[in-house]
Amino acid sequence: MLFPLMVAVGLLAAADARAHAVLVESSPPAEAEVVGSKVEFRLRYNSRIDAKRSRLSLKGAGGAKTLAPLQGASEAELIARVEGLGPGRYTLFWDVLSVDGHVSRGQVPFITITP
Ligand SMILES: [Cu+2]
Repeated sequence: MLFPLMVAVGLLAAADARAHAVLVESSPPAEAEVVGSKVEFRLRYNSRIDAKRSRLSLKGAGGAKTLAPLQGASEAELIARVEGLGPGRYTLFWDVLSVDGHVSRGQVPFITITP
């Protein structure tokens, strides 16, 4: 369970969901338990996004930090890594710019546990 398979985290049914970036899969999935102190995030959207103008931040008991997202395997995917997380609850907040010029936001809560 170190690297759980991507799991769909939900699709908005609204008509404009096609226009804005909607998160379709994340790794870790929402509410996942991650073993260890390193996490590699992979967020896949339903449309192309501008990685350079998108932001990720991670909040936990120890505070918040900003992560620099990179484009993943496609222009619809963002990746980022973080190391040195203590065990506990965290929330990854994402704020992405879709190629249509609209920003959308969401969050992925997860838990890290010691090996
Ligand atoms: Cu839009």
